[in-house]
Amino acid sequence: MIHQNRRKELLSKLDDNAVVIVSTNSEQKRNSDVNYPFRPDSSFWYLTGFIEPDAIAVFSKNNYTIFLKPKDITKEIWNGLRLGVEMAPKTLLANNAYDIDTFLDKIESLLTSESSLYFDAPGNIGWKDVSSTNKLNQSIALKFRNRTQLLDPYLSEMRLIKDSTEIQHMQTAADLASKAHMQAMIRTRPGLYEYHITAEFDTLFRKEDSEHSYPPIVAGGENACILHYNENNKLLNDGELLLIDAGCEILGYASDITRTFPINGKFSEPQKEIYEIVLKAQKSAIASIVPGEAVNKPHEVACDVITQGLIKLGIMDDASSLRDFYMHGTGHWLGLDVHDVGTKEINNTIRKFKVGMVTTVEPGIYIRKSDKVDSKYWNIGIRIEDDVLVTEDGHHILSKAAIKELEDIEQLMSQ
Ligand SMILES: [Mn+2]
Repeated sequence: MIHQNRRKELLSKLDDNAVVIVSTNSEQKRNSDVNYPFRPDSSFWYLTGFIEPDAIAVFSKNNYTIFLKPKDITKEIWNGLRLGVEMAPKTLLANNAYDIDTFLDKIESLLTSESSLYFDAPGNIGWKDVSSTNKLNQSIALKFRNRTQLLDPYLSEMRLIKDSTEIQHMQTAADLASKAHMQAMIRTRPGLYEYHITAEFDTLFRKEDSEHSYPPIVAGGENACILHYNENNKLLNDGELLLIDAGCEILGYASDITRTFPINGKFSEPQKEIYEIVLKAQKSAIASIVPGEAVNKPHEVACDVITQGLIKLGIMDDASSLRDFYMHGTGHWLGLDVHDVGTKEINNTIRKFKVGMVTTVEPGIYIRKSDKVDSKYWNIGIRIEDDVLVTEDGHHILSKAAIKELEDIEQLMSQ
């Protein structure tokens, strides 16, 4: 029902003759005859709830047709059960269902000369089979040349605001990842390798029928200064920090959490000094999140706190070198995609926070070896990231179960 309501809501934003065509992913080859684990396309999942590969949904005010893989005893014995054409209308609340292989033959009968078409990506009617896409593009290109639009602006606006079911899944995902981050703090000690700690996340996530929402970053010492480090195979050294950026997925919805803590359980003085700045920047940025505030406010706040902090420690002379130490944004939308859909600007002006948006808040400081900085700060890379829901009275930190106060971390790790 929830998916039917979403289709209805989407159509209400489009013109009366709108026909929406959205497709999901195909399986992707890993090697030989082995595929990567399949994950549906987020927008397709959002609008249909259907999680098999190779399917296309076509819907308008009066009709919802789904194209999918038919039942096939032999293939199902090898690769798993399929919903099939016969059961699809009832299960997915569609008017009609057809074999995906008949898509090109049937699509024109679902359109009229009045139809205006909305696709999920430019020139991509997928199912992401290139030859079919080209054939389809050719077959309707002439007829619909001037009445084809991108679905993305309309759909992104909807996905940007989370409903209560979505928030529930995101809370579950944030709780599970928070638990894993604290487990990692408890298990970490010098002499282990980064992959030992990565395995703590793998295990906890899998035990709850969940999985990573993106490749985790488990970065000891100087590796923390490589923003997208994911080799996760180096030794964890006494006296260094461990930065972990890891989240999981619950029914498609992501959490995305970063914590940084000392490998031996005790922050050194220089580590403490940098940590306090990042934590203050993060808390101040979160505090700025209220409905009606500009969505770039958290970044401005975080940059101010980090600038002041680094100048005070003598690491920076003025604001002009901030990017040497803090070179990424302070947050991104979070939802079905870990970097979720939705722009930060709308009609050329900065968007304002609205109830139901979920953003990450993730300032950091990364100090590589450099003549310009006192060597006691070298190889300190710290990021603290939480998932924040905008609420009527301000915000709610979905990932607040993951401790981040310096004393709390030391206490947990001393057990
Ligand atoms: Mn993030």
